[in-house]
Amino acid sequence: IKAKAQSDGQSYKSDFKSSIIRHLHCTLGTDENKANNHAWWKATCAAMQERVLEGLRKTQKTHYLNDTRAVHYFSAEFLMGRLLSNNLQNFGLYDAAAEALKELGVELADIMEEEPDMALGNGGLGRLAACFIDSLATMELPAIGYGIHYEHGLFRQEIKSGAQIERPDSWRDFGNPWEICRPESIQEVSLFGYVETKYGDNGRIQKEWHPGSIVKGVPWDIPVVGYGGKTVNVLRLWKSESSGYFNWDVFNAGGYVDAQRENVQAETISKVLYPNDETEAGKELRLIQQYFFCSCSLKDIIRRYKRAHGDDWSRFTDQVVIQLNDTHPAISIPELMRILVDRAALDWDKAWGICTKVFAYTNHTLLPEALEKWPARMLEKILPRHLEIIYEINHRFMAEVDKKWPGDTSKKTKLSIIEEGSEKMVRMGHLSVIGSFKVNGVAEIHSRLVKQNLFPEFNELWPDKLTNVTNGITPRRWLKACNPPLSRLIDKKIGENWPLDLKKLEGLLEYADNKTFQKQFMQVKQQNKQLLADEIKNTLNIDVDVNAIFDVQIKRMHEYKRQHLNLLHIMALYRRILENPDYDMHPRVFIFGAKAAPGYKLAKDIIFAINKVADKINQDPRVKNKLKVAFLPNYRVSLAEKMIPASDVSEQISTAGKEASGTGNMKLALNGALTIGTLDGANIEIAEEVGEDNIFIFGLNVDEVHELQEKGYNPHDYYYRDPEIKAVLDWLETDYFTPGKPGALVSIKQSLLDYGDPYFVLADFRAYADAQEKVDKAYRDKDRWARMAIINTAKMGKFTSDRSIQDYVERIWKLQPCTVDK
Ligand code: 26Q
Repeated sequence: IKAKAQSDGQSYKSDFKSSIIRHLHCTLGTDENKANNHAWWKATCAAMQERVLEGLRKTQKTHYLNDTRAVHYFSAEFLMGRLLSNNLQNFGLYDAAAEALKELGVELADIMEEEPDMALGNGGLGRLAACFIDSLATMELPAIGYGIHYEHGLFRQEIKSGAQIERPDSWRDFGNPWEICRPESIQEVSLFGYVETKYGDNGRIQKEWHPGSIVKGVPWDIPVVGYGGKTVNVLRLWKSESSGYFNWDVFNAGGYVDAQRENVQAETISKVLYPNDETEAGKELRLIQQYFFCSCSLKDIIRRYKRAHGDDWSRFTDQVVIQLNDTHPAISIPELMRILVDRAALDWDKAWGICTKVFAYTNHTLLPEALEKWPARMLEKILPRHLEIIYEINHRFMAEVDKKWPGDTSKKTKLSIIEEGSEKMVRMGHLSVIGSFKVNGVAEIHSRLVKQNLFPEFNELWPDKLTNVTNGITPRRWLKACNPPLSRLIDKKIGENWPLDLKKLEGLLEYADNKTFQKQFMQVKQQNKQLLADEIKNTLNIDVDVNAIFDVQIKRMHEYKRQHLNLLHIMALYRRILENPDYDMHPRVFIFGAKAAPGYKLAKDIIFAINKVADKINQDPRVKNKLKVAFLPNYRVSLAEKMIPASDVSEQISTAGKEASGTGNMKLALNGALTIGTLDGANIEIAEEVGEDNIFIFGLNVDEVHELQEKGYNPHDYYYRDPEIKAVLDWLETDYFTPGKPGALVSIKQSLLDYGDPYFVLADFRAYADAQEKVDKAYRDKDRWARMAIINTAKMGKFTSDRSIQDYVERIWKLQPCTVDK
């Protein structure tokens, strides 16, 4: 067997080599001597893509012949990152490619750095979608991801004099080797205009939407390779283009000028990803983006269904399930109703019966400012027929509410899709719950709060609708690909099957106390820390010691995630060192990565403050390398892949009740980092898995936050009672960190004192500082730390996205796998 594997490896290698050279010549028009890293990267991708497309063709044929039920994952974001390494790994061709290139004098690791990240997402929600489509393909489930082909993904972040500057992301400037345009599947999408009411011969009222504008949706397909390389599913992203004409009915009705005025530039629809996460922008273009990709995707699904089943709608709900990734695609619900009622002439009840068997909705947030609402007036203008349909859905739903709670108007006000007020608003969350057969939160505690606080009346009305599916991450990217030395060590101990069955990692537990294994495990960590130290040196010119504790906080910048709590503690440590030069602490490097939404002033101020405090500390000789602070610019998937394997400590310090799940917490723990965290989101489930001895939990829990809120929280109490808190906050007001510019950091102090500290930073400060002391003590006991780190890796099995997907399959989607022959 070994000999056969070896000879297979040889032939993969030589096949791959000749295919790379062929593409260098025939696709790129260059040769081995002239090619730079970029050309080598493209040729290698092209060689890979040949095999990927073969897999795609076989998969699509197999799914078609078997007439499979499929899940359609609707998401405004897919944060894919880089694909070359992933595709090579999943096809089992990584080593063959590396060796082939080596023989050509090229380092695979170097050319992989040429690939721009596909950053078509903001953060957690977009990356979750990417992990999910990886798991779906790996588990051989028929699935398709539907989203938007943004020309510009999330902005590139530069730091100038400590402040964030946004630059456009241009991931496709030099072409994207993975995507295939499918002009044969173009769809048309209508916008604006008016609705005409007609009376059919049978006396039935007929509605006809006369759009003011029509745009084209052009599908671009990205193949999604499952681990093992058998199933290759598709991510279909829609790019908007001008359709070349506008609606002639409007013209004939004398609406020529109106139609022109409302005619959005078609190309702008898919031009740019909105960079706000967790805040509702309320912009027309954002609504148009959402409708655009939902309408294209639904029409695509229906075209495929009709190819197999003609006009017989009876099997639609057997074949199709659609998962809505948050409310961003919720407009799909009235769109499907419109297609069924207005176009296919189904009666309302029949159409509604179909809708409510097709859609399921995932909620990712409880933050009120993140719950999507659209002004009814805006909907009326852009999607007049959809607004009518929403009113009809609501009207019928209100009758149902009245049956359950006769005459109770307060219940109706609470549950209505329409929020009355100075401006009528359409609540997309309510529409999603009403139009879906299942609604899930993303971690146990979050799902409990969705039931108890966000949608309690819905839960009373439909007790089986609300459920939980705890998030997960793909161990292929977040351990095997990003941390090769740890993966090899694990392979040696427990075999190579863990990427498909992550519970197998528990096999490491028996070595948790084994001194040799502990040493090997920590050596790998040290090696990864060295690589990150090099990166920090290269980008920031900061020298960091790999013997220091690498303490990492990586996530979007947001008050609820409390990067400023981390910052205040860093300042407190700095102050302790200045007051006592012998202050006893193990050297620590605090490392940050975070983008702030461009319009989020305080978030940008916190980035500025971290950088200013970092400058001062890093240059202060009195600190004697006990403390370093590094803010790595332009945090993104490919940077995460370098930071996560090198982390000792994982900061998960959100205000209890605010972080729906978190997924970075899982990635860091999987790579042997210990969590310092609050009892929030999936931290709670991580703590359950690893045990309380192997995690540093601190601070108020959800109930305590609630109690404090109720009895009246006054941050001044903490300011005056805790001299360290006072000193650190007052420090922010001086010009110590911003010489000559006193007050440059004052907005942080103001938010914590004058604006009431809405995220309880001061309330949790002391508990956090105490927990950090425990981290310090624990790290000094090398054996104990190694044991804890190993246990963390060993106990992360639950958090594979394969388990999340299996939960969705069993509780929601009811899908069967479909084997594709290789
Ligand atoms: C909404 C309207 C207009 C413009 C933008 C948006 C918008 C965009 C992105 C709102 C929210 C987001 C992203 C939310 C997000 O990433 N949520 C995270 O989802 C993760 C996956 O479930 C969780 O782990 C995190 O806890 C949650 O914060």
